[in-house]
Amino acid sequence: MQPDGSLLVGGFGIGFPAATRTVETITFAATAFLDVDGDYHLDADETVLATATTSLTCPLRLSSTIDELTETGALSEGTAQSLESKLHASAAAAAAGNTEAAINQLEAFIREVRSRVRAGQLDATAGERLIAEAQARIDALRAG
Ligand SMILES: [Ca+2]
Repeated sequence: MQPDGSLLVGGFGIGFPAATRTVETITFAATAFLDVDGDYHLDADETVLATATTSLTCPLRLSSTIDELTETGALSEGTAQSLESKLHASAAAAAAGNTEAAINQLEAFIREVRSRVRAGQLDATAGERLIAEAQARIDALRAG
């Protein structure tokens, strides 16, 4: 029980093996109920106090695309690291609730992809794919 009378139920996370990192958004659903018989299960005669859902958007698909392009040689290790660092900065900003900063980092990501394509360091098709995925994340962040 917290000083304000709320109850904090400790955090849990979900780990993805690298090969299956394609999930983009995870939705958690929670139900608070009066557990009369103490079995941690909502029974028919028990009262629901509150329900909530929350979604987390993770840059998993983009990271996985970067890994794949690095493995096939379409991206150099250095370029991959530089792009990943922008993704991490974007994810950190999004997690902190700073959507604008998260979007700015993704826009910087897109600018870097474009300039790498122009410089001949990245194949145009791979570049388009990264840009489309980054743009989808920007759209998701804007949609809130
Ligand atoms: Ca129960």
